[in-house]
Amino acid sequence: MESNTLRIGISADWHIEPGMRQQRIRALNRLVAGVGERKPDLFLLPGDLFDHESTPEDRWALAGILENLAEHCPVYGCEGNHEQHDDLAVFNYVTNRERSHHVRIWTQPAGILPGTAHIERLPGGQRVGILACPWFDKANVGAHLPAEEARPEAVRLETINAAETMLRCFYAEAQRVKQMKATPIFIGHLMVAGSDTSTGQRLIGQTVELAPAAVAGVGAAFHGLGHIHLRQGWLDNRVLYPGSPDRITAGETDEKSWTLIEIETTEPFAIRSVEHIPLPSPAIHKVEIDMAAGEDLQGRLRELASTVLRGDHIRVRILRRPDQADSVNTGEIEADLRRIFLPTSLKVATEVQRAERAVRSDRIVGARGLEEKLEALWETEGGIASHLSRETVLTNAAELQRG
Ligand SMILES: [Mn+2]
Repeated sequence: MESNTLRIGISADWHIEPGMRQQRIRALNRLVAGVGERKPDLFLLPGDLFDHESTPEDRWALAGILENLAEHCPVYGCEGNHEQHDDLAVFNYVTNRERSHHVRIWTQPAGILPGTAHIERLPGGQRVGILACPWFDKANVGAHLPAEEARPEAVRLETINAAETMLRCFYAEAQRVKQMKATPIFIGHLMVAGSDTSTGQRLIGQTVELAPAAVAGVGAAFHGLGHIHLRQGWLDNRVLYPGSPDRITAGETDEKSWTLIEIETTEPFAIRSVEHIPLPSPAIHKVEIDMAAGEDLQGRLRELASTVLRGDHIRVRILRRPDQADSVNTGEIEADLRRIFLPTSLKVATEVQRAERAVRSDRIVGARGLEEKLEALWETEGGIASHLSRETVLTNAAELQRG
């Protein structure tokens, strides 16, 4: 039976890499299980599935997850800026044993030329037309300019021109998809101007920024994007970043999830609902231990056991006075924390607190002569180093002044 709604699952920015812990795979397995429960009509993966050029281990991991995902619905993806170009092409050959659905991943645009959108009848009976825009950057555009014209300003203008032309081409193709009684769906690995980034996300590469309205101008029923790890949407979520399924860097403190969106397939393609399904992501613990203010280092470290779970991210900042150097061994603390908590990431930093010298008391400013100034300084800053006597310092200082 044909219905006039489509339920679309979306996730992006998986950043699979050999160094990542099992926990990223755990989050993705949870995602697959959630897709099995909610049964969307299709699933979108707009890019950055790998963190960099893939290894065999990465490819096995991704192939396994895609196979499982394709058990539930067709999967459509495109290349991001982190993938080595064409690294994802091989996943077009992924099918699960039941061959129930397929995986299509574009490493070149689909739908930018007339007649090139991917039109398909879904198991539910609805027809969709997928338009895919893999990552492109200024260098791609600049490379085509003659050397004498490839000045930064020329490249910038040329890139904006190219992006606008590209969006107009997608628009024309989206219109054709509608004429064929199919619902146009756009995926892209793009940078939307004014996006809020997940704190700590590294944005790599020379980016072409597009306005949300310019992306929506493609005129698809839904525009699903990858690149920004913090989930967010514009224009009633017609343009949406689902965000990453896991904390790619420890700075990303936002809740991680995948997104299920329900849209009407008759114009004006209203969005009926948006649901973010949370995924397990390790917590981030930021601990500041102020030894300079008398806090007990070992005691505070022991307290971690009551909140930190295995695999969490741990950040410890220790503030100490110059004379407390012997009681802080960063390497030892790190080794202990690693052994106990198996953290996904760990950083222990110490900072030496020096007495504040920028602000001088009135007494120091008003003091006359070296002896009076020193007395005033010691009074303000809490004395002199313990192994020196007041007399020794004053005598030495007086001699220096004479000499
Ligand atoms: Mn990206």
